[in-house]
Order: sequence, then structure tokens, then C-alpha cells
Amino acid sequence: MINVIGLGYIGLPTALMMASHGVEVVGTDYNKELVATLNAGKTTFKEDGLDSLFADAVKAGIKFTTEYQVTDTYIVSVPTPYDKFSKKVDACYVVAAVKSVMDVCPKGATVVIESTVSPGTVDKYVRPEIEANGFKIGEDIHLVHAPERIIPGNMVYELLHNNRTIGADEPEIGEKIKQLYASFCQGEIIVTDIRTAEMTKVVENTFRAVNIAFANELAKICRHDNMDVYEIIKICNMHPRVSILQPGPGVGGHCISVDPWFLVGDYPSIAKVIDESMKTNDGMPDFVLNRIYEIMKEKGLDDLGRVGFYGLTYKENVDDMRESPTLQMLESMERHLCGSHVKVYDPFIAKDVVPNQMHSLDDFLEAVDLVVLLVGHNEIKENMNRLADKAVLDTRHICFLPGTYRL
Ligand code: SAJ
Repeated sequence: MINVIGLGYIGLPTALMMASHGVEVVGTDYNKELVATLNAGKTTFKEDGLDSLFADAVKAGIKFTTEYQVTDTYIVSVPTPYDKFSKKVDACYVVAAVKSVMDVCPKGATVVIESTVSPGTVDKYVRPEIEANGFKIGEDIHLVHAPERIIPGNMVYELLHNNRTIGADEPEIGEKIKQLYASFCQGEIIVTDIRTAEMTKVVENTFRAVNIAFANELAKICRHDNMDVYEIIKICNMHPRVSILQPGPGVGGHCISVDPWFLVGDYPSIAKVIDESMKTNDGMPDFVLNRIYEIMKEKGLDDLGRVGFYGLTYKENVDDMRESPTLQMLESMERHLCGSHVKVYDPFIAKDVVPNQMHSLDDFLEAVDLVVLLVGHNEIKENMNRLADKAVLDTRHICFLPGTYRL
């Protein structure tokens, strides 16, 4: 039986996927409310295909509990936040989960860490914790790092089809865990050592962060001299070896906006390109705010109460708001004492999370003159003609009405 620890954005789909492919799975989370919701037959976030995967897994006998199980294989997929000051990974949840596993596991058990960690985290924090509990690594406990790669918005498909990396101290344990993931994963599974696996995960997200920063910097250069960044990127991308990403209002989510900082935190005098890239991305919400003030001036609008932010999540068609550019903009406005009036709306966020939040597209459009498109949810793409009588600042390149303002 596999005990999956942490039933969040990664742990839950992974547990469901294994269960629906014939593996006996018990999912454990310390959040009683979350476990109660799952036991009541409901999923805890929206994701394409998750509900039917959930139904399959329940049918196959998956169990959810707050208790750690006595078994031979554990998969730890708990969050790894970063310390905003030192920029280093905060491994406290991983260490706490490993400690709880040590409290119940029999000798010979394998502990797989799925959570994203910076290179060296397993050596620095996980091994000492295991040894402090009297276990000998490689004999009493086998250690594996199997970082996830799935993208929110397409998680179920990517769980099935992405290639994966397994890092293990012992090749035969790596092979055993490879077989476990191969129960559902149709991609290639590479077995390597733990430190390499740690590094690959962080490097993958850093690659994307640096490339988004490049697109964002191009947007700023083009704004400076009134050039069309999207046309330029489109043409450049017709070159066989150029593939530029899209500029946007900033980078959110719990991965690309976080993981590259681990490298900056650990290698401050070396990771210069990464450091500058992260600062460029982090500067985008303020860049958008400046655009809003410029447009308001040009249009003769002086009431922030008639400005509407469309989208609260960190990207399109997900319900995840972590580190979202919209929240960063609202925080920045609050610091400058000018945020309390803008209207905010997101079809994926039903709960009231910010001031002046609207709960229908009709009410939102009624209340505003300038719409700032911050997230390209399908809802707004399908209703673009309803913005025809508004001023529109489109940060996502989704609106093609005449007169639309861009980054
Ligand atoms: N973004 C842009 N321009 C782009 C692409 C993205 O501004 O051209 C923004 C998005 O709007 C969003 C942020 O970047 O705010 C991140 O979104 P994303 O879709 O690029 O990535 P995530 O954070 O949802 O998922 C990433 C993925 N990593 C890579 O593609 C290398 C995913 O495969 C990882 O599993 C995930 O991080 C993770 O959990 O680490």
C-alpha cells in the first residue's frame, strides 16, 4: 500500500491516478476539513478531468485520513515555501512529514519526496531527520526524490504523459519506484541520483522564469519606443531556433515565481541572470499599474472606483490564486493607499477574498469604465464583444477590439 502524504495540488491527483491504476492508496493530510471534504465525495480544487479521476479512484478503494499509515512506501507531497528574506527553501513541512513517517514506519520502508526542494535539501534537512530518529539510510529507510512536473490546467493529461525523473541513493530502489510510477505514467522515466533530481526540477522552472522575464523585458523595451511586442515575438518565433514566451502582468503560482529564488538564495554571487530575471518578473505588476495611470490620464478618467481588474487567479482557467499578479497589484496599491476602490472579478473565485469583489460578469461590467484584463479565462474570451464600449488594457493579448491598450 502507498501512503501519499499531503493531498494538495500535487498529492491529490497523484494519489488518485495511482489508485485508479490498480495501486492500493491511502491519502493522508493533517487538514481535517480537507479530508472531510474528500470523504464526503468532493474534490478540493477545480482541474480538468479531476472529478472523473476522483470517481474512478473512489471506486477503486482509495481512502483519505489524517493518520499516517504503517506501510512500506510513502510519497511526501507537501508544500515547500521559500523564506521571503533569505530566498532559501523552507523545508519545514517536508521535515515535519518525514518525522511523522518515522514515527510509524517499519524498517525497510521507502520514503519518496515529491515536493520541490532546492539542490542539497535532502542532504541538509531530510537525512539528518531520518538519522535523528535512529534509522540508518540505505538499510532501515530508503530515500527517493521524484519531483513532479505537471502543469495546473492540464494536470491529469500531463500526469499520464510527461516524462519523469526519479532520484535515488540505490539504483534498485530507484527501479522499484520507477515501476510504481510506470503503473500510470506513459512517459519515459529516468533514474538518477537524488541531488541531480533536485537540481533538474528547480532548473526546469528557472528556465521558464528566465524566458518569461525576457518576454517581459521586451514588452518594456517596446513600450518605451511604441513598438508592437506581440508582432515582434510572432515574427521572431518564425526563426527555426527562436521560441520566445509571452509577456504578461507578472508571474504567479507556487512554482515559477518561487523555485528560481532557491538558486539565488543558495548561490547569490553566481546566479545573476536568474536574480535579474526574477526581479524583472516581480516588477511587472507595478509596470501594469503605471500603464493604468497613463491610460486613465489619457482618457480623462480620475475615479479608480470605475477601474475593474478582470481575473484574480495566477493564470487562465485555474482557481489557484497563489502569488497572483492581481493580488500583487492590489497589495502594491494598498501600500500606496490607492487600492480600496478598484472593482475585481474572477469567475473562478466565488469566495470574497479582496475588497470590492464582484460576483458576476454583468455586475462587474456595469460598475467599470476601464477593464484591465489580467487573466485570460475562457469566460472573457467568449464575451469579448461586451467590452466594446469600455476602455480596455489587455495584459494577455486576448482582446482585439479597436483601441485596446496593451502592456
Ligand atoms: N506566464 C507568462 N508568460 C508565459 C507563460 C507563463 O507570463 O509565456 C505566467 C503565467 O501567467 C503564470 C506564471 O507565468 O502567472 C506561471 O505559469 P506557467 O503556466 O508557466 O507554469 P506553472 O507555474 O503553472 O507550472 C510550472 C510548470 N513548469 C514548467 O513549465 C517548466 C509545470 O510543468 C511544473 O510542474 C510546475 O511549474 C510546478 O509545479 O513546478
